[in-house]
Amino acid sequence: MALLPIIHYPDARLHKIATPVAAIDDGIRNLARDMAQTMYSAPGVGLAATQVDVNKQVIVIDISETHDQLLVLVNPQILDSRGRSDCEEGCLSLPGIFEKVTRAEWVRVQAMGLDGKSFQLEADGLLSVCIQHEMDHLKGKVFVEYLSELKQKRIVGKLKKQQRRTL
Ligand code: K1U
Ligand code: ZN
Repeated sequence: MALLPIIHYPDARLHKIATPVAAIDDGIRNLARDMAQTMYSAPGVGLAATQVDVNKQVIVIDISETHDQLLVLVNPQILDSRGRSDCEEGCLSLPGIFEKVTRAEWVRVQAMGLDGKSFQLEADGLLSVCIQHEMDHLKGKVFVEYLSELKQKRIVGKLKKQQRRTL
């Protein structure tokens, strides 16, 4: 098992578009295991492969307090969505930044599991938000890019100040 370094915003690698996984093999199983360990240790409730500089469509999510409800979604696709809702979001690539984003309230998602089988999942609440947030990472989009240019500039300034303090 390994903890993977998480890329911090602004970094051009967060804008890469992830490629679909052709087949589940030991490489993908090990990646999902290391991503889960990295997410739990951060701590966070989700992580996309893009955030650990792997250009593959893999996300891990666990919104449980007990850390025993791990979801691994390979090649996720949104089949249907309903409603709109505002939710405060955070991101392990932007430590300390929390902002409200409007997203679909309910989603139906199709993905491949680590057993290589396709499955569908319906989600609302935090799980729905988290799935949409992580799928955006796979498309190279970071949640603050839904905000105004001015807000984005202020956030980048705050993050750069934070990074200087930790160097
Ligand atoms: O960086 C990421 O993509 C993970 C992100 C997922 C997320 C959280 C909230 C709304 C949308 C997406 C996080 O996990 S940020 C950290 C966080 O929210 C959290 C940390 C510890 C306990 C509970 C939540
Ligand atoms: Zn994120």
